Amino acid sequence: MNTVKYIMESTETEAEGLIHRMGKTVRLHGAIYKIRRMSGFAFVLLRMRDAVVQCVYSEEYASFPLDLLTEEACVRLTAEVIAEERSKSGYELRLKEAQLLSTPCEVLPVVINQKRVNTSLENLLDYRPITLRNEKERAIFKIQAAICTAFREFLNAEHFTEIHSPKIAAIGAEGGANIFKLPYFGKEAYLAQSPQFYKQMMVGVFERVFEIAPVFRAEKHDTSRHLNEYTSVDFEMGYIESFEEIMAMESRMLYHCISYLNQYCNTELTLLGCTLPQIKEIPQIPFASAKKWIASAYHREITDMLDFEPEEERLLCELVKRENGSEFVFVTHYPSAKRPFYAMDNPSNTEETLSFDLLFRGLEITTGGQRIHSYNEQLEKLDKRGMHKELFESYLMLHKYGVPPHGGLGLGLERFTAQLLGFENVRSATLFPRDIHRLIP
Ligand code: AMO
Repeated sequence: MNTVKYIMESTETEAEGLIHRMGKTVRLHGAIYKIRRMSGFAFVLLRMRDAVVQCVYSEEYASFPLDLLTEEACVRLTAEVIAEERSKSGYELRLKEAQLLSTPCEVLPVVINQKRVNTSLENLLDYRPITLRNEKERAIFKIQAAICTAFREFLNAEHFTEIHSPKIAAIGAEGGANIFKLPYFGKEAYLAQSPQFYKQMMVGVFERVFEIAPVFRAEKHDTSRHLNEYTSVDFEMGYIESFEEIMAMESRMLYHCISYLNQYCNTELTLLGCTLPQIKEIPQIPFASAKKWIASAYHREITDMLDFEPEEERLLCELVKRENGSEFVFVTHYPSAKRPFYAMDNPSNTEETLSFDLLFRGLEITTGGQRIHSYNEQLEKLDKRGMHKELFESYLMLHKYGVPPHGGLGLGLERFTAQLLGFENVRSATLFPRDIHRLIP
């Protein structure tokens, strides 16, 4: 009987390793990104999994005709690594042999091999399976993947346990009308708006937990900041003494993330022309004071005392940047009336909660806070809001059978990526966005 070889020794080279193979013949694979015909030779750009590399085709060295290669054909190549100081990488690849693995049947509907895909956001999203092959487009998601790796790395080091909570639920965690219903074997179920209840339950088990997973919001808003499915980065931690510990943990997580991107994503950041923010100590301001500050600084009337208008978030970030230099700001003590039933009220002013939002470059990217851990207190709040405790029985086991003081947060991955890269629309940082108009691809 044959066995599966678990040690696969690849004879092929990554783009990253090519600089160390000067003068050697290497085997590579990838897709033909672009062919630039010159007189007597051609530049062939090969899109490898980690970079686009420049090859040179000349009949003098190659054992195959140039016409064998077409854009987006997948190939295996043999080439010699030659020092070339005019090339950005310091080398170029002199093509010797080519094996064609597949060829496209049709010309691509959008040009993807220019510096950027020169089309509308709609088109960019309609043709996502191919527009993502553009070097800049794919760099966005390389960075997004690195953000998740950095968060995971940080949270693991801080002794958080990664969990995977169900996305089909019997009740909504965040309230409101933005919940998707689905038929479930004769019953009604919902798509999870957040892992809120489950991450709190797991504090009773592991003390510190995190999850990076999709959540669903039946938002009818057609805005540049709302998606109907997004990736939520959640953590929850027990034995806290105040909700400020959660903000401190998030500050350190973001600091780690920015350092990680600086270390590992230089190529992608340069390609996207992105300047990473500096994170020192993130300033914090109570919600009520922030409202007043914005009103007086910009001579605006306060129309909604319970929440920010998007414009106010933008203006607050502008003020903080001017005053403090920080591109992040924590807004604390949001009104109780606007926070979900699990949020802990401030004992010295029950009109407000021990909660916060983090704003970054004009947009809310995180919500978090301390949760109610006392059973009676939680029952009281449900009652006050006219909510039926019977519906929350399984969640309330947490409180009934004892849980430490705890809190946590949820950060929108697409919003964070979009703000980091300076995009105006969250969809630009979403692989396959779901919104009221878009279900495919
Ligand atoms: P909240 O509902 O404020 O809080 O969501 C947390 C963060 O998720 C992002 N976000 C969205 N991103 C894209 N499209 C949307 N429709 C959308 N809605 C929210 C934002 C927001 O700050 N359970 C709490 C978190 C907690 O307290 O732990 C929650 O889900 O970046």
